[in-house]
Amino acid sequence: MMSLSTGQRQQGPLPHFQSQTEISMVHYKRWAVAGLAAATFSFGGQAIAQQKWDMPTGYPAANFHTENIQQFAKDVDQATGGKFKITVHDSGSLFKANEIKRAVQGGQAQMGEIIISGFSNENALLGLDSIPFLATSYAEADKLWKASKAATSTALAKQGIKVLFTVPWPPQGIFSVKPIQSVADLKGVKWRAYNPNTSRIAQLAGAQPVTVQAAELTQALATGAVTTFMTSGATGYDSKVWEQVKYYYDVSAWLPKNMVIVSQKAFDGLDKPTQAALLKVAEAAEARGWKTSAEKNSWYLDQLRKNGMTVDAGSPALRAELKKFGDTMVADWVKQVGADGQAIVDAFKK
Ligand code: PCA
Repeated sequence: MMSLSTGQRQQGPLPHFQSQTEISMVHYKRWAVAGLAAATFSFGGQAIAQQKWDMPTGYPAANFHTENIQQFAKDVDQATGGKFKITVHDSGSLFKANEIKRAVQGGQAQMGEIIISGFSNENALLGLDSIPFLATSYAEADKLWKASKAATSTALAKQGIKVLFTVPWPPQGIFSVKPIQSVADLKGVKWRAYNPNTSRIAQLAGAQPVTVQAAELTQALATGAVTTFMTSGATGYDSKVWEQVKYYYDVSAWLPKNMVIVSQKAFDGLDKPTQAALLKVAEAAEARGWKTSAEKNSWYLDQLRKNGMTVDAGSPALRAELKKFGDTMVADWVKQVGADGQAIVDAFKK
């Protein structure tokens, strides 16, 4: 076995990096080189160097979002005749899920995948994507995205971010170590949250919210840091939650979306044919992702059952109470966002 000198780190996909500062420097250099290559291509029309980008994501390799993104990277490679390589760094290995947006904004990564609703503390607009019982099916999630896409893209553009595509998670239900009949059973439980809205739900239910990213969920369950949470069957499966958690209430409260974003500056550094190829491949990835999410939903629930979990639709009382939380959260959201927010809700409900 290779021996490591002090200061070297063995884990992670890039073992030759010695510190976070060094990672940033290498990214900065790669970016500078990539920009230069694009310029050579545009002006000279020859001596084409390869573009190499890094793409951090927060979810595991076998997750359907990650597989879709790997396919996207392959398609980009193929569409550009091997001139544009995107390396996907999954599981929060390059940047943790909640750091990816800032990394793209700051130029440490050219592109990345984020969950839209993870950033509603920065901009309330982004919280619409994760409100209980507003949009509860794939068709409604699509309608909600169509109603909010322009405003979302404009808000992110102001931060130097270009939206490439979105893909929804399967519907969100409640996982729990103990059976849950109604919201009263959530009082005092250690509730895992993945965004500000899931923390807010805990607050409304009198539970104790603890923010844990998907990559750390298995560990948080194993140590008993959390016992109850809302997410999809997909994340329940990815995290093998059945080792601690026995109940899943498939209330289908909302379908949060992941979004693949690119730094506008990095995008502008690509030559026109490469930009066009990227956009075309992104469009295909979006269509494929929405389809796969819907198709895999029941498979994920089957896996939970096969691993000994009780899966049911949740009691009418539980659903009704969560719906009330949703009504409160929509009203709060409109208050925070203002007239533009009301217009989005109206367009969605039309
Ligand atoms: N999985 C992600 C977000 C929503 C989902 O279904 C998570 O639990 O972090």
